Amino acid sequence: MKYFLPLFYTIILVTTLSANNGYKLWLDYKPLDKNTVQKKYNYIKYFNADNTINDEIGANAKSLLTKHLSTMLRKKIDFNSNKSQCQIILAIDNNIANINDEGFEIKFRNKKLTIEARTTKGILYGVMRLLAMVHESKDLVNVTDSPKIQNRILNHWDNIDRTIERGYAGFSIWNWHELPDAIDPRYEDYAMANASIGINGTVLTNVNANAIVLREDYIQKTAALANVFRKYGIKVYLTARFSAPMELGKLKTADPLDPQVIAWWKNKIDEIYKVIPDFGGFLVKANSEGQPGPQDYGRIHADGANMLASALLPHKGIVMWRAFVYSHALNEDRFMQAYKEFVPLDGKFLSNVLIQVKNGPIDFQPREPVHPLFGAMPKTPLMLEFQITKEYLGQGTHLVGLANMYTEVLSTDTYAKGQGSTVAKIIDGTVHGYNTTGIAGVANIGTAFNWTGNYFGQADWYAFGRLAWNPYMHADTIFKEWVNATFVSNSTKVKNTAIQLLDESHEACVSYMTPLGLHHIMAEGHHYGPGPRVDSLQRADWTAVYYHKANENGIGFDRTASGSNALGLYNAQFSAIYNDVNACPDAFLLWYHHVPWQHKMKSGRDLWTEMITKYDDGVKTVKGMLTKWENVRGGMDEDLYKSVHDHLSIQYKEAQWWRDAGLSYFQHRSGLPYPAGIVHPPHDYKYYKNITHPYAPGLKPKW
Ligand code: GCW
Repeated sequence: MKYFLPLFYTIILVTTLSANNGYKLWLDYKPLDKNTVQKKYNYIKYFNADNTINDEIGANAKSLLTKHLSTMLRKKIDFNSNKSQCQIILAIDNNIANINDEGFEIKFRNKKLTIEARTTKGILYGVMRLLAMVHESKDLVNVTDSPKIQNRILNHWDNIDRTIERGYAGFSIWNWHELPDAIDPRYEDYAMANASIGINGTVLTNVNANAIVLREDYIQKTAALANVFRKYGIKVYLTARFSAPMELGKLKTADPLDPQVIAWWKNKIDEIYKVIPDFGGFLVKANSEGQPGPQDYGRIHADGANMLASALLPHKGIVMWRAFVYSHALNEDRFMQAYKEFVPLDGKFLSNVLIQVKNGPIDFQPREPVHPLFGAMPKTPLMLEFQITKEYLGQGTHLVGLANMYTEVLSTDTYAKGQGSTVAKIIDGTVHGYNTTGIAGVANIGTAFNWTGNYFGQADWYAFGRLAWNPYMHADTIFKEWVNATFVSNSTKVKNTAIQLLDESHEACVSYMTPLGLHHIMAEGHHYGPGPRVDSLQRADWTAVYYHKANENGIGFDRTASGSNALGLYNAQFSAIYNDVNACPDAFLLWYHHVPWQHKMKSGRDLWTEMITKYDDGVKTVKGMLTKWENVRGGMDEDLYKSVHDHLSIQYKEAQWWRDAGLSYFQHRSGLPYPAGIVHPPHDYKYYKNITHPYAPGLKPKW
């Protein structure tokens, strides 16, 4: 017994430690099985690297290579100065064709593998790709790859008190209180994960900014993070609160044309670069949702952006100026406001300003048309902003594979310069020849042990990174990549199920939340759960009623020439697809048309019956997802199985909630009976109106 106990505890400990709790993400570089090593990689013993691969990034690339290859291949893979004895060679070649400065070329010939690049950053990315191949026990093959977008940036909406705006995975991983003295090992794991998918920048703080992040002590804290991230090729950025010269500098104004204000920012920026020589620059939300900005002083966005940009320019920093603006005061379709405000400014920004535009014109809805600004600002680099955190897509509990949504946006043709002017080609500079390019994703990570809370949220982080690197990738490739890397040791059945869930979930979510082009019908404030109406019709302008316009005659927002004419903002070839109510794709119908309930849909059903069917299709798909997951029980760690299972159960319950609340409300507006033989909600709309936020009972849905 005396001997048995320690052994028993060791077994328990080992089992617990080897359990997959999600912390390692898609990077769980465990020892491969001996046969695989023997069969595929036995010849690998040494690596060699050019002397020039010795800066911080290069040294890190070498140490990652040795560390992870040694673990996976079950033997020490060492550096050897005699090239002829090495099976892996890292080499810098400044003139290498077919790749850009961050690209790499992996060449595999006669059991010798060379990773070549123009820079050590390219080498780092090449090493990451090699590790990914070995991790999945793949045959080593030639790869030539370069990122197509220059600035691939995560945006954290993290506050300095560690709360996260629209964050559903715990608190912020930045421990401002303990920085710069305490460096959480998680910072490095974060950098590794991002670098593995090619992300090369991170905005640490919320766009609803706090000036304190620009204070001297906070600059030191930011520098400590920059020091960790640098060797992974990741730059740090901060959000600049436009009124900071008043709050920190005690000036009387923040007018961007005031000499004192200009001097304050210049000094502040010089101060930052003294401590963080590779600081990336600023992300700015100005004159948007109550944030201060140049318009407070009668100036325009370009005045504000250029004032910051000219101080950043000598340091090679950039300004990412957000176009998320709309005003309740304007009697104008919100869809059109950012376009009207920004298009006249095209050509007025300095060369290091990018305008950051959300994928759609409203606000990260489950499905949106592409933003009309894409294609409309040929002289100003537009950055695309995706949301990875699921503010409007079920938040922490729903599994929604966002790669499908992202690729739908990226592959949409704006026709800006004729056919083929996709959003991807606009943001990567192909269409307008932008000199600087960028893409941003609002992060979905926090202190949750598995980073994203919902396990499958990791797939969205991964998808964002991969598409930032190559916006032409297909969603199914990304799903497969993530699943194969994440469920590396699980059966094909588990893998196929995970891929299927990811693939069918976005369309399902759109169906059970906002079918046929409905949008912005969620509960106010927290944006969780349905809220298709408000009690106070005076406020209808800016709530669900404004967007769906349901009444006894019909439903939908007329954005054709007979309505707001938002469709007129797009290129004629684009609007032609949507203008005609009979030809408009079902998925966007109610975005652009106010349609009678009796409208005959492409399926032959009337609109009302089609809507019920769609809502229910969404619910049925989620039920199917749950069943599929239940069928793989036992095929993975029980904890992991259960966490996904429990979230899917919530998703199934809430998909029904969305369907029933939506249908009962629209039934109330239309007065139409539910057709026989198909689903109808068990209660009338008053019942759903009183359901509070399930996880925050104090929050009334307000509809
Ligand atoms: O999506 C909305 C969110 C706000 C957010 C804002 C923005 C950071 O509801 O929480 O603020 O957009 O993007 O600025």
